[in-house]
Amino acid sequence: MSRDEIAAVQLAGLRSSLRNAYDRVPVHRARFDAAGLLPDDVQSLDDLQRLPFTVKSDLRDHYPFGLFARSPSELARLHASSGTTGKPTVVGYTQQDLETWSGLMARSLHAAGARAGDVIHNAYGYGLFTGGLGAHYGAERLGAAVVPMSGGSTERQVALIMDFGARVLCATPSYALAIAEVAEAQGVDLRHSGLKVGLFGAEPWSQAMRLEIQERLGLKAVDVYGLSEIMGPGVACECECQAGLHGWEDHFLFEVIDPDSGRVLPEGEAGELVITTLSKQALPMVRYRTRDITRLSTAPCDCGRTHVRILRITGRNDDMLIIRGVNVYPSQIEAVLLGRPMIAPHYQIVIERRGSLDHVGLEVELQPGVPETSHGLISHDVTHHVKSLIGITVEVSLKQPGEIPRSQGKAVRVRDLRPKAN
Ligand code: DLL
Repeated sequence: MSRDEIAAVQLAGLRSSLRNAYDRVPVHRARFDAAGLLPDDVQSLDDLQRLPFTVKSDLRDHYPFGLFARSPSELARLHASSGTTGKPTVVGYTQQDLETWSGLMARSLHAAGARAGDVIHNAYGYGLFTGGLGAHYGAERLGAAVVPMSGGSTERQVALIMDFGARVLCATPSYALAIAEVAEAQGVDLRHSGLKVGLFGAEPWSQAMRLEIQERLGLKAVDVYGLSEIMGPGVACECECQAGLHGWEDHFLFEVIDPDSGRVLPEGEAGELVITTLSKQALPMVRYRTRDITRLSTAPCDCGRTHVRILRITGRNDDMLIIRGVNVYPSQIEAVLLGRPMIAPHYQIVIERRGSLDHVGLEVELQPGVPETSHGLISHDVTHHVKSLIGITVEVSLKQPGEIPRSQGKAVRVRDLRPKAN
């Protein structure tokens, strides 16, 4: 499609999606009314700029289903990801939403070089996280045979990749490297496996990491992007040119804004990605602020696709951390610590890359007078609660009163020592 044809498809989708939101979601209706814009007034894509943004806390404030445009009886699936506090962010899909998602994920896999008849090894986590099931149904829709491995059991992953002759690997980039490491330790050379294509995403990664993955796994490493609030994986994906993520504009409208003023930025300028859904039934999103920092380009791609390209996501403009693919807010860790009697309200989260995997140290200050004999129990208690409530493993080190540095201004809660995406 030409850019004009894409714009025409988007305008029709925008009008019906805004109508869905207005008619069925009281929160959106009130906002449209306050902005003085009814769905039928929308004459051009630019009219969207008259509507306010939707943000993550809107989902929390209307937990669990307040932003849904369908009743639970009309849903086919629910997923959830970490919210900033105890409550997760819940998203829902109708059967048709799931069809759309599978179609877009199949399109993403195809753009990356996967084909019908391939064996696709899927190491994204299955469960409430959208990665596993999103890639799974996309692979089936493509006509591939999917190995529903999920994460973990890395030695077994290596064996099955070799034995089943997988041509495509789906995983977070850091887990792809962990698989490479375990293979090397076992004396298995994955460069001589059937792997040719990797779809890696769910966390920021750099060009240097891409080159390393390609070298160690002997495949073409392609970036795939998505977020549960909008759909899951497959909102955008690189093609074989590896030159930015094609955003699937027949289903989503992408804007980049200045995060401070909210002003829409001209193409090419870096800012926060904002996404409006054009076809979602159960959870239409209007100008959702992703917090992801990137740039857009409509320059033609060598592959011939005309869909806009989202250049590499370089980071986020909130404090959400992505640790081994799990989204974590420091406030969630704080909530675990502050409820415990022998612990002072001073802590630091230290994240490093050990080998290819993230390692999280949690430095926790004790209250005065806590006997040494309790230390083991306290560490165990914190580790256990962080694991069961947030889903990540931390190594706790207990500090004496006053040992955690106090700051003059904002407390430094996180020391992220991992290499940055660029
Ligand atoms: O991570 C969906 C997904 C699964 C994408 C598998 C790709 C592959 P959430 O758990 O809701 O959904 O986390 C979404 O992860 O806002 C970004 O901050 C980050 N993220 C996702 N893909 C990329 C990427 C899934 N390719 C959040 N590069 C997003 C950088 C990414 N960050």
